[in-house]
Amino acid sequence: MHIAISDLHLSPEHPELLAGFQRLCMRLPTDTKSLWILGDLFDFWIGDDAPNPAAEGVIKALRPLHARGVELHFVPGNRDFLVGEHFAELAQMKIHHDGKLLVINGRPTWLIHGDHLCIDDKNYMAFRNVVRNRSWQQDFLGKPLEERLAMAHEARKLSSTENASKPEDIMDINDEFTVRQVKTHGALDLIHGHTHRPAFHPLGEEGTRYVLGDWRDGQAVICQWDNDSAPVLKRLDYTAEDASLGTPL
Ligand code: LP5
Ligand code: MN
Repeated sequence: MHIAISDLHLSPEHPELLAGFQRLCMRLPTDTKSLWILGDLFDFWIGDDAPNPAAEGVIKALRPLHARGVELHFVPGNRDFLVGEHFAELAQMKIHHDGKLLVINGRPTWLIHGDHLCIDDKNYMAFRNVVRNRSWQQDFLGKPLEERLAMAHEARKLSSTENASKPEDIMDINDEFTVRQVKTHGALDLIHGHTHRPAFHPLGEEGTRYVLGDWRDGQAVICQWDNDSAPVLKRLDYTAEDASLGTPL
């Protein structure tokens, strides 16, 4: 059994989210083969050298899974694209900067965060081009922590202000571009997060686009599959003490 989650947005202000993540990790069944974290695990990440209480909690929660042979995979999101190999090693996660193509139930399936598909959002695309540039990142990571923190807070503030007045549709994926991208990557189906609009949609002629949900108010939407069974989106109550992995959407 395999699980994909995304958009927890872990932050010191919301310890309940980390508790929910730890609860999920503890309840993953013995036949769990892999856990895919498809971005925005953290509310923001300004470098592996920055103190981050949630990071400690993630490392602790993942350790027993790794110890029992669960593969741990991370695809960076627009909030935590600066997660580096040092943290990945501590968390025993493999980073997939460009997502990952898996064969699920015989169907090539692309797993990504999804932010790069929102091409109608010109402001975001311009921002993304800057911050995803390697030399910009090296320069940013070379700044004092306080400066990086101030820039991240400023960016968060600007983003929230802009999002409040942006037309909803431009903050979603662009359908035509997504179909082209999925085809270019040799996939039929797509599993992604980012938009916080959990649902499954038809994709191209014969594909399906599975959208994971963010973790908020005790609810998340995760994705579960086996090698020989199709992905299923499940609504998870991450505050519940039972061992359920949620109910199908
Ligand atoms: O993140 P969210 O959900 O609010 O909205 C995203 C897009 N915004 C972003 C920006 C991030 O929230 C910023 C925090 C990331 C911290 C990472 C490390 C530190 C980097 C420091 C950068 C200087 O991803 C938003 C989309 C939305 O998803 C839906 O897809 O619409 O995009 C925008 O809002 C575009 C804005 O124009 C970008 C705003 C950030 C501008 C920063 C300018 C520099 C500020 C620092 C100067 C001292
Ligand atoms: Mn995102």
